[in-house]
Amino acid sequence: MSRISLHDRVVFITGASSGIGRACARAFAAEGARLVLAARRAERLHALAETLGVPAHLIQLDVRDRRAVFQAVEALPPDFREVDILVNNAGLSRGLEKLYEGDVDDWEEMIDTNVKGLLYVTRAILPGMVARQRGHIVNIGSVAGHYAYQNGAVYCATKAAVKSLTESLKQDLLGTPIRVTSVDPGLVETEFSIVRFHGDVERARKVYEGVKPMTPEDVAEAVLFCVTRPPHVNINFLMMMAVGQSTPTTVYRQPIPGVQ
Ligand code: NDP
Ligand code: 8X3
Repeated sequence: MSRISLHDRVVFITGASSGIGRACARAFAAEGARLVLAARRAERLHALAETLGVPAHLIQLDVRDRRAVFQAVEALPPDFREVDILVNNAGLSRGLEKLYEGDVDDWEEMIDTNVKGLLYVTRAILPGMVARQRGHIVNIGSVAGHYAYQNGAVYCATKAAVKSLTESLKQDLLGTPIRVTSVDPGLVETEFSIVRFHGDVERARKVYEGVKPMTPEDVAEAVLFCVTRPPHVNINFLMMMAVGQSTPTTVYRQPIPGVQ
């Protein structure tokens, strides 16, 4: 099967300062892509860019800031303006509690980032893809968008929204060569749980206790697989879990032969 080359392709990654986004940046750099890396922690983007060995344009960006998103895309330098691949990765969970006890500020942060932020970035970048008749949008969804779980109502709902947006977008783009994919992981060890528990590192550590979680690199490889399929193939959804996980909340925390 032929594999598309990513050499000199412009890849725009949100949330590139940590975890899955950072691993995607490294994976695309290894393929010779040109990168646009966005996140709020600019110092981390600078440190990352120094290690990549490919041209990179860095944007300190809060995807919740609608005006800033559109301005940043309009201000892309000529060499980075024609985005070929958008990885909508910026996202987070906040809290793990019953809906009727949840913190409304947490809800707003998740909805504004995971749903509205993804929409703003897509709305800013996709028209260029349509005009050029070339492009691929990869949304980082979650198993949480497929299996709603106890105490995770709003996070799960945001990821169900990502699933729904991916499905609709695929239909909106019918007749164009532009591809749309959602990569939907389960347990990946990143800063995700530390952010979810507002900096409680010990509680975050317990999420991965006794199980071998996926790594951000595992997810980046899946993203690479999706974007390097031949132009007539669209991977719509790619769901992946740790072998020791069967639903978001069903985790086997004992050794599994050949795994750990
Ligand atoms: P991390 O916390 O390690 O990384 C999250 C990234 O998102 C950071 O780079 C952060 O950058 C960025 N981000 C968060 N809020 C904003 C914002 N408002 N504007 C711009 N960037 C933002 O977690 P992961 O790598 O695990 O998470 C990446 C994606 O993967 C998320 O969408 C998450 O929901 C999803 N996911 C994660 C799973 C897991 O188990 N880890 C499983 C399934 C899906 P900064 O703070 O510098 O702005
Ligand atoms: C992150 C995975 O299972 O914690 O999306 O929701 S989970």
